[in-house]
Amino acid sequence: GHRSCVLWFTGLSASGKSTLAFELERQLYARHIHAYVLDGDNLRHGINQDLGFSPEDRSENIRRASEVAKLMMDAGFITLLTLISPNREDRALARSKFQEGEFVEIYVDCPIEVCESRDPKGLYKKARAGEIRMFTGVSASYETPLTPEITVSSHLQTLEESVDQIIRYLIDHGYM
Ligand code: GGZ
Repeated sequence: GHRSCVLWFTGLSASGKSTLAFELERQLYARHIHAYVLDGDNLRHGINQDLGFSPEDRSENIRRASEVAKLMMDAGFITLLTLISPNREDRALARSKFQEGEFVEIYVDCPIEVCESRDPKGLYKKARAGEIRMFTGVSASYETPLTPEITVSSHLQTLEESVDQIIRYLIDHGYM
C-alpha cells in the first residue's frame, strides 16, 4: 500500500521536471503504486487552454491544476504535478489546500544557463529574440523555493540519482 499525496515539481522550463516525473511514475508503477503525472504543458492543451502566461493566468493555471491534483489524491493516487509555478505565493496557496504531509514540494534546480543550453523546444531562443513575451527566467521571474521538501539538481545528478532520492524520501516518510 501507499499513502496518497501530490508531488509538486517546480522549476524553470527545461530544468527536467517532466522527464523526472515520468520516470518516477514508471518506477512507482513497477512497484504497483497508482501514480499519475499531470504535466503543466499537457494541461495547457486541455482544461487550461484558455490561459496564457500573465501573472493572473499563471495563478489560475496553478489553481486549477492543484484542484485536479486534489481530486486525484482523494482517488488514492500519488499525483506528480509538473508546473513551472514561478511564484511562491501561488505555490503556498496550492499547498494550503492540502493536509500536512499531503503536499511534497520538489524543486528541480538547474541554472538558467544550463536550461538555455538544452533548449529542447527552442523557446529560450525565441524568448531572447523577443518572439515570446513573459518567458520565465528571461523576461518573467522565477522565485526559488525557500523550504521545499526535496531539492534535486538536474545539472549535477543523473536522472537515476534524482529518482532514487525521491523514492528514498517517500520510503523514509512513510508514503510507501
Ligand atoms: C514559461 C512557457 C512560456 C512562457 C510557453 N513562460 O518547457 P515547456 O515549455 O515544455 O513547458 C513550459 C510550459 C510552462 O507552462 P506551466 O503551466 O508549467 O507554467 S506556469 O506554472 O508558470 O503557469 C514551456 C511553455 O509552457 N511556455 N510560453 N512565457 N513557459
